[in-house]
Amino acid sequence: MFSDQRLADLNQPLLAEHQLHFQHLADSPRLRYQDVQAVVQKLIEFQVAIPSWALGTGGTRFGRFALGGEPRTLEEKIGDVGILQSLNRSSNSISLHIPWDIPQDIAGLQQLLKQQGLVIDSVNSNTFQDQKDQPQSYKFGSLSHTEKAVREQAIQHNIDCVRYGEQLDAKTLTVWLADGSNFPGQQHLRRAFLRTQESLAAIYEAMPTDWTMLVEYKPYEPNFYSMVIPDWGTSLALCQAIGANAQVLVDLGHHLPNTNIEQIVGRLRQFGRLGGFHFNGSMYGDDDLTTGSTKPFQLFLIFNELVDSALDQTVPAAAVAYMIDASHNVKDPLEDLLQSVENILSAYAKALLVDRNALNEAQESNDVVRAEEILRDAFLSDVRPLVAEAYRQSGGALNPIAAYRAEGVREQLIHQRGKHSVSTGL
Ligand code: PSV
Ligand code: MN
Repeated sequence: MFSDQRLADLNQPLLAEHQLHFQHLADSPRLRYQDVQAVVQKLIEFQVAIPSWALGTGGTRFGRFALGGEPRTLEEKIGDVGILQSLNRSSNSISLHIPWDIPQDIAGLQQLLKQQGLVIDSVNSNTFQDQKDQPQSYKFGSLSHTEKAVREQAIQHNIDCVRYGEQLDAKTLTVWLADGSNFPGQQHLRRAFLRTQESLAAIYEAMPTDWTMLVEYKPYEPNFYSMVIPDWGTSLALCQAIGANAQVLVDLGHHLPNTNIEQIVGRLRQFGRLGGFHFNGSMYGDDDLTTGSTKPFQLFLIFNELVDSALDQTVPAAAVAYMIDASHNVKDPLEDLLQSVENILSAYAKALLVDRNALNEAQESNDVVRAEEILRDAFLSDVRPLVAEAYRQSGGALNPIAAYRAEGVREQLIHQRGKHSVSTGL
């Protein structure tokens, strides 16, 4: 972790130029609709959870090129997220994946989390892989399986996840199912859905009443003919059948090309069922590129829906969980996560700059060009000084990646943990 003094020293040489840019933006017409400090405050309050499974180098089935210094234990993973949080003050939580992150020393973990100013966000279950010594196999599904014994094992695993989470004060269970089929005729599509609904309802019943269940969807992979929960419609139907605390999770990488994700986001907000996000970038599919690296306009449009719906009295208020879900094949995972958080904050900042009254007027009068120009005006604004100011005011680094490099964090981690340390995850 970076001490306050070290961060102040790292910020010092950047301060004069930052202030110049910030003042320029604060005085510009782009902010004429807003109180600039109110925008900065919203950015300061915005927090994105870091996935425990994205702190090591990822790979493909063709290979993996590790960087070294990967966290070997849950304690070391918390340490890595603590580094990110001390730099950007926008990543104050961590999502766990069971069984990769089974907590052992609860009191020690609680103390460590407190020290680092972190909380556990969500606990993710894993019924997409068979674990050693597991009696039943998930080869043909888990919560949707034809055999009761397999479903019961998968239900119990999810309940165990909730119990682990309770020990660390988490309040959310995230369920992603790999269940589906690879060939036409392999699976009875409606029966698989009904079995899934029944299994999810059993898990929901066992959850404390102040917990939320997030139900993720994905159109393909690992199954390539059908997935039991392929789309937001299926997730929504399941959530509606299960209960008010069951909510849809939108993973940006889980859409077919050209899907209008912002419209899905708007709909789910309208129905009061948007529970959370898994942010990542996606070029071809679930490839987990850095969030905002290839489609920043789409990310902005998603935040535009979030900001707009938050102002709409007719839309149910919601606690949306913002999480990253990515893996990093060629980048230092911590640098990639800093970039992702920054891109997310930038998209949010731009959405906050939209002149909403003018946009509403343009939409109501069907002034297509004006409406589009209003969005473009916000999207094309350089909001980096706003994001940097949020980092600065909350005690972080004006330039988190530069600070990370100047401090030689990766070199230190390699020194402490070794060149060949391996993190659990995919
Ligand atoms: C599946 O592709 C997924 O998006 C789910 O959220 C899993 O829990 C996660 O990735 C595992 O890496
Ligand atoms: Mn995901």
